[in-house]
Amino acid sequence: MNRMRRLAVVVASAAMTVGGLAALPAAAQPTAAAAQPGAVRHASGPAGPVSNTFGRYKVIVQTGDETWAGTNATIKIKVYGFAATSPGYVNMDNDFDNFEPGVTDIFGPFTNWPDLGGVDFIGVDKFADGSDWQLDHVSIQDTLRNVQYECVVPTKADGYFPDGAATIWFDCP
Ligand SMILES: [Ca+2]
Ligand SMILES: [Ca+2]
Repeated sequence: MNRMRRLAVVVASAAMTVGGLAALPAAAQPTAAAAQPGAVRHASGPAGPVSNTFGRYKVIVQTGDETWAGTNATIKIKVYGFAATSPGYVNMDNDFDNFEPGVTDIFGPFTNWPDLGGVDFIGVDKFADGSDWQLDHVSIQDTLRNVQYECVVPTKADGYFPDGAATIWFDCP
């Protein structure tokens, strides 16, 4: 904005303050981007990337309720967002005996995941170090934007992981 233009804006603002007559012409109204180029957005709104050095995403895993459905195998999940992915396949483990029949395990919130920009799909990677496993459902929770993405396991067969290693992908519409 050159000096003349800035002066014109100041004059218009003064006129508005004094007379309350007219709004600024649209061209003279600075947009947020123009006012603060490169400014970092904060957690107040859903638009734009948000830095994430704190825990933000949770992964909620529901194991099937059949008596044989549980496993002690290593399970890693990669979350594919529209803007970024989780940092590789992330180990899903906490202090509990995870992936037991009928149990819902909540992992995270994970730190240092990028802003995923909405969840597209996930990859679930079961290692061969445990028995077979029936996955019922996975949810990805964005605790910052208060959104939960439901990853669909269309049928029991789709969520069945055999004794050996297997990776299966699920949509999270
Ligand atoms: Ca287990
Ligand atoms: Ca565990």
